[in-house]
Amino acid sequence: MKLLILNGPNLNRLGKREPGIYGAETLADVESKLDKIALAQDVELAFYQSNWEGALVDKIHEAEDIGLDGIIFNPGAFTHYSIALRDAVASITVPVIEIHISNIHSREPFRQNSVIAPVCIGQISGFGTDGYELAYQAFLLRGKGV
Ligand code: CA2
Repeated sequence: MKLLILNGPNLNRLGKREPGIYGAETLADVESKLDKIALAQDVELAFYQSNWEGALVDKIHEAEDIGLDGIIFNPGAFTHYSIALRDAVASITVPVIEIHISNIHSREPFRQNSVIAPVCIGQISGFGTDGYELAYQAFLLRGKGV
């Protein structure tokens, strides 16, 4: 199984500010934790973070072209308004799980809606950086036909 862990704007700043909302781990910490888990399970992970909407669109298209099995996607603030990212997810057959570190549904009204979630297979929100691992486990369970 090959999965892409895709992160949007400002997630490269994780662990550097606002630990009360987003925790103390850096994105590199999150990625190396996932890599260790995947190594033991014959799962190949690729990681990509960008602050640019178009770069994220290109990466989503590429996932389809190279035949990945799934994308774990934290679109950051693009979650709430990027129709381009929604259309990119809708344009591929690769399943996408949207994840958020914070519980977007209990935050400011402008964060409570995701324009991308309706074209994803599911959303995980509010479990801190563990959300990435929960999404990973969800893909493993799907792979087993659960
Ligand atoms: O909860 C999440 O994972 C978010 O996707 C994080 C985004 C936010 O815009 C979404 O509404 C919810 C923010 C990305 C990280 O922003 C930082 C801000 C300060 C310090 C570190 C990261």
